[in-house]
Amino acid sequence: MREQLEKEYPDYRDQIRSAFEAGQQHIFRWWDALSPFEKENLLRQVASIDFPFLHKLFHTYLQKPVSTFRGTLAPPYVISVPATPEERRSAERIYRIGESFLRRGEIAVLTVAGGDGTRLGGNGPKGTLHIAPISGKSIFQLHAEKICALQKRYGTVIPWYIMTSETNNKATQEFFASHDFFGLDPRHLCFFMQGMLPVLSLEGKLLMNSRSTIIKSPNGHGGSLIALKEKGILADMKRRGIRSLFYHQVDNVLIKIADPAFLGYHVSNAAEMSLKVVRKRQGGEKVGIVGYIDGRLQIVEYSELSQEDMEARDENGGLKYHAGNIAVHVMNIDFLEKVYQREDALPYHIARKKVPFLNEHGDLVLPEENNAIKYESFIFDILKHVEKATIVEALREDEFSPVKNMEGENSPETAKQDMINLFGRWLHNAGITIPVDARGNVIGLIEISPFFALDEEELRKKIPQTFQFDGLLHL
Ligand code: UD2
Repeated sequence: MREQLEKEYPDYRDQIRSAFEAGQQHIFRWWDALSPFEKENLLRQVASIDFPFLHKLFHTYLQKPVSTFRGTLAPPYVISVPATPEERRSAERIYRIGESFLRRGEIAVLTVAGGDGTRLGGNGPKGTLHIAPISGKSIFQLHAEKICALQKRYGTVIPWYIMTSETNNKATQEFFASHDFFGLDPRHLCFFMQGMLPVLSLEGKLLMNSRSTIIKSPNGHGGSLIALKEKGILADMKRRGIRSLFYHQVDNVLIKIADPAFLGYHVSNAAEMSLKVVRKRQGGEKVGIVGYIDGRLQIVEYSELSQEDMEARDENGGLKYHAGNIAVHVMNIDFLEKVYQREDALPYHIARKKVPFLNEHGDLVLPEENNAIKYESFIFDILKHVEKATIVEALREDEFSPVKNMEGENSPETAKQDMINLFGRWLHNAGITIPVDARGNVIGLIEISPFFALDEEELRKKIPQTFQFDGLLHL
């Protein structure tokens, strides 16, 4: 078989040999039935696989999952939401520091949008989801308008880097192009693709979903750092004079992009990396927490926390480990360069999943049990190399509402309501009467464009005190 393949496609001889040597020759099972186009396509996929690396991944991480948390856990210092007049005055000063950082044009935004969005049914890239409560603007448009409004306010350019993946890159770029880049200058907009890794069976074999297609999946949000380096994007950032990246996930509709307060804390503490966290609702809530393990800052996934740590209390009776990760970070380019020197900077995590595949008879099997392993790297693993980090608490209702599921919790419906409620609070704080129901949800529809007001302060300056809400407001 191998000789036949090598003879037919001598240009791919080395790759064919690697596949056979790695014991993955079953992928050529249907070779004779493939068209020349399918053959070439399969060989191109084979050529993109680093077989020795895959072998190492399978054997290293299957035996000893790196995600098992061992060591002594301690809570980190978290800068809490300012409550006293003095804290508010100090926060005001910090905010101005963040604003000057923005004016200097040293910040870029990095949005990770390469995920498969499987929980949402995979209907196109998550960012294209129409989400705004009245206008139906997409998540991407909301982010784009926030960036546009910030650029205008601070007279600066904020380059925007969007990470996509093989599966959604084309659709994402076409979406932006067909909407004229939502008013942004495309010279300051950069799409780049993250890497993909093959999905393996529990025995370490490649899986296929057609006779010529090997199943792959994106290599995790940590893949953004690998791609930034490999694709020369970091160098592009440096050329532009960028010193820090504001990182966030595409699915958070309440994200305060390049929030001056957050940037201010980052700069004034001379931090290498900063994180925003929200207070966990209860011990068992399924979010990762930020903590020190044996003196190194890390994020511990909820599944790794013991029941005791989950429910542990501090001296005031609150949760001891309450700093929930919302994946909003600022990272210095200098720090990333330091991280790139480390071989162990981005370990892989494994996830066992149910992945439809072709069996040896060529029939598609929809497994009922986990049958496959996906490999992902997590951006927050670089935290353990941080010398100086700042952790800032955010109010969940103001800054965190991700779209993860089709319905129920963290769905398009909750995201819309959270936006309406946020705008409702801005109006209420500006002295406007806004009716709410027993659960605190605004009765009515409100949408405020970032071009009208990016935040509560801006809205307060623009909305007349005499304004009366009649159940529908679109600004
Ligand atoms: C992540 C965090 C969790 C919490 C939560 C907040 C991990 C392991 N957990 O959970 O602690 O912060 O987010 O929303 O990170 N993405 C890519 N490429 C990939 C994989 C993901 O771009 O290969 C993007 C994806 O498009 C999305 C984001 O990363 O914007 C998060 O991915 P997810 O929804 O799978 O993360 P989740 O909910 O498991």
